[in-house]
Amino acid sequence: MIDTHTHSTLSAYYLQLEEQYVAHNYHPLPVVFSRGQGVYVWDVEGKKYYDFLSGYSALNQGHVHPRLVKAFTEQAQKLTLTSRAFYNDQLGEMARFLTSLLGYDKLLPMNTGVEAVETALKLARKWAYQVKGVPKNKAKIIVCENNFHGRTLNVISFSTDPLAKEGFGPYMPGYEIIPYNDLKALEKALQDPNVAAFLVEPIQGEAGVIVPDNGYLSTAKDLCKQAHVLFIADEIQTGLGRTGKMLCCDHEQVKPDILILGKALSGGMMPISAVLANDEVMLTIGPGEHGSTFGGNPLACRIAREAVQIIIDEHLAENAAIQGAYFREQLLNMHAPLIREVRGKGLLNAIVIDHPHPDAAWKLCLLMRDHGLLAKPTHGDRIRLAPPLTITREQIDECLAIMETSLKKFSSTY
Ligand code: IF1
Repeated sequence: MIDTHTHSTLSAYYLQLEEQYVAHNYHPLPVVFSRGQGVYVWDVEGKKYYDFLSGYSALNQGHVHPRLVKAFTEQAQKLTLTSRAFYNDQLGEMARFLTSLLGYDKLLPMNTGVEAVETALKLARKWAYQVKGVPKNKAKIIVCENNFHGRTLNVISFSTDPLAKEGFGPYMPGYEIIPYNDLKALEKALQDPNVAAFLVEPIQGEAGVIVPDNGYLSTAKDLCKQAHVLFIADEIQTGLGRTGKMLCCDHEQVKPDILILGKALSGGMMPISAVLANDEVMLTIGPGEHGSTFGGNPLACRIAREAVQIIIDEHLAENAAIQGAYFREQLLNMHAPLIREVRGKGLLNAIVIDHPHPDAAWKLCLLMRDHGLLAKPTHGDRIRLAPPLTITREQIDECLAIMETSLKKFSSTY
């Protein structure tokens, strides 16, 4: 599905290369990046764009942040990998920094987001058997409809998205799926004494930026506490400033029993994820019971410390709150008939497109691309709008103008 915009030989060349030699597990927007800086990316023809996907929110700090490049290159020349068979001089420093910042006893380092989710689920099961006293192999974990927690066989076992799940069976048992943003359903599910944990996204990202009611997270946390069940927050996408607070749970002063971080912990440099918990949970896993070749490597740890320090020093959470509120307000003020809904928190936003044509959102994204703004539709009619958190008011205004022009062009064309 290569459209007419990308005729130029260089882009066409790279599109064709990926088409021929890379698995077809994605359907990318036809634009080929070769450089990024802050909120901008440039394609191989040198055209400049605003990046409103931010590497699926791994680039909260913006592309190639100079402090991250410095930390990366300095550490890369000293020591990159030790394995956890030995100690290194970066892992402990990073763990102390993050645990004291976020208020936990300990951290377990992994690489990708889904590995951290798997780690959290393993911890919850171990805790259920060792601490709560759930009978062997009976532990149950409650999850939500339309969740997205990654791509492993275990995690897709409790997905409700047929695209992510179908054809990959058999599936892992031990999960109960309840509707999102439904405290009654949670209360009912928590009656089973074998429940170990409730795993939840503070805002559902992949589902199209579904923001639950005020008080949902805090009441859910209270219900879990009463039932002696662990509250696990997947803050891989919502965490580290994205929604206008360091953690999305901070909006309701909720402290999860198990916190999962990924994406922006890397500043986009290399994969690093982490699970944070107190000793009662974390110490249920002992030596040899869980691990990873690359988890806790000194290069990633050095980067993670810098990545989070940048979010603090540059007040990126505050900026996300301010620019995000302004962005949503201005989008609503456009009164574009094509936009059915604007939703989000901080700079994790989405618009829902109202048009009979099933490809309307895709076509609007192509028009925005032509005018210099990159975003991608999900679930057909939703477009996620999540720029790096370093974006300024002037840049937001320019992006709003691009969107307005593209919306007008759409209406006059289709
Ligand atoms: C894909 C969305 C973003 C996540 C939450 C765990 C993971 C993710 C809440 C796994 C990953 C991704 C991965 C990407 C699409 C994407 C995404 F469309 F699903 F919603 F970010 F916008 N928990 N999210 O959002 O982390 O293992 O990938 O590091 O196509 O899988 P990972």
